[in-house]
Amino acid sequence: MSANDSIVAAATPIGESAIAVVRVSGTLCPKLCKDALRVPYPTPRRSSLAGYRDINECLIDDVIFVFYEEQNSYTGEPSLEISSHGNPLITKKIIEDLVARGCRLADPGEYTKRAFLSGRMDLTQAESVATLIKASSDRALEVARIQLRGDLGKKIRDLQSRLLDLQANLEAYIDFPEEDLPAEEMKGPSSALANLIAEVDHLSQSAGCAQLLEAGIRCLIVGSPNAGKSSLYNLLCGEERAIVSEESGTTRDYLSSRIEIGPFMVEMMDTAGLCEGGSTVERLGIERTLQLSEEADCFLFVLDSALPSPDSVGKVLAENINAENCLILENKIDLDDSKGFHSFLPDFQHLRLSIETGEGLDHCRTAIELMMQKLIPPPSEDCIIVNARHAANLAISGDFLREAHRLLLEDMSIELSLLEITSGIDALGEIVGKTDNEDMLDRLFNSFCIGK
Ligand SMILES: Nc1nc2c(ncn2[C@@H]2O[C@H](COP(=O)(O)OP(=O)(O)OP(=O)(O)O)[C@@H](O)[C@H]2O)c(=O)[nH]1
Ligand SMILES: [Mg+2]
Repeated sequence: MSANDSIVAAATPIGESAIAVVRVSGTLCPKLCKDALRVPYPTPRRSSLAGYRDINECLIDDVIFVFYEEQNSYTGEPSLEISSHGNPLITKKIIEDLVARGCRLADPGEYTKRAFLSGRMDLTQAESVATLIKASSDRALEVARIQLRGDLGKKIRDLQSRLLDLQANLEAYIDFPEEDLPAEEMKGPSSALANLIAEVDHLSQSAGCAQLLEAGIRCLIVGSPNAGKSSLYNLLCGEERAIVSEESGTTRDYLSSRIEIGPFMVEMMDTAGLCEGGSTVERLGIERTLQLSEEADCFLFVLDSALPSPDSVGKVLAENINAENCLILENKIDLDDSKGFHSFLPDFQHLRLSIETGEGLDHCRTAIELMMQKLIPPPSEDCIIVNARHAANLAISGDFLREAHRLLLEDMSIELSLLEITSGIDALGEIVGKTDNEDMLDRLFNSFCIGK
């Protein structure tokens, strides 16, 4: 495979559709315009109508095509996008013809890989293209868009340049004999380094958010039997999925649905009510609820406000819920003997509602969204969301920088400290991408779809 060969792939899913787009990137593009489309001098980035003729001069379809010069294309190479009628047979014929004319079928993510290799984008931006395509919620789209804009790359380069400045400062002291080195003089550089370490650590803290954005926030509805958990589940899902009945212990197996709540994708789960005793099947249901609570990201704790307050929440649940990730929903306030449960988990936010009459529901929805907002805050300059690969490199960089800091403060060894800082800078470099790490690049781009 040569880096200069021309590649071809369908850029739209194969199937009947209004239009289908075939994409070509590489040096053959100008010649393809001339030979297959009979337009020897296409106006770049302007759509034109032409007949696509195969290598045997047979008309395949009337198409709209756009030619991009290398300086203004996605890949940084001459490129061509051919939009035909959306018949998979036409797409197949066009691709086969382009292969006959010297193109090669593209590998997954190869267009974006070329964009990265030609310096059109850094690695964080290339990754965000895949994240953007896979995003399943408004917040996931927003995060991917910001990353595509290059905010993370910018932050990483800023950290690298400040570390280089720090190295330059330290080098001024390198010729001092150790015993003559004034400890006072090291205070400035060492506190600058400590600040940089804190920034590197802070940046990696958002890695959990990326996972939540991809998998969805797991929200567990728990509470006493018959409190209205399944009623709430149905309401939030917008359909009558779970059986609701006045009989206590109705739900045993858990149910789960992927739903949107505000800008978030949520895996909402309805579970068996928690109680002492009960039948064998009920006990098995409760065990399952407790297992799920270990994995859940947040909780809606539903209580029947017309019944006495529960005495405790049980050990397992108590370990997994806290005031940040759990809302107490006091349901059935329409009933005459409804009362407040102020002393039950008093530090948690309590909301009073009636699923039956709808009272308090708007408030409840807002509180649920706010709780999720805390799990995945909106991306900002202060909170750039990083993925697991970025976090791993940030951790490596942080370790080198911590060692550099120790060497500087404890051993007063500037030379060794400088070496550790260089390793820290290199680890940051891996985030925005080095072009010589073929293995890593292959792994990363193989997760893309073909044609991207
Ligand atoms: N009065 C009143 N009844 C409600 C309210 N919400 C739910 N119910 C009723 O309470 C009963 C139990 O509701 P479910 O949603 O099945 O309760 P659950 O918590 O899922 O019950 P289990 O699965 O048995 O643990 C049903 O008869 C519901 O119609 C409410 O706000 N007010
Ligand atoms: Mg139920």
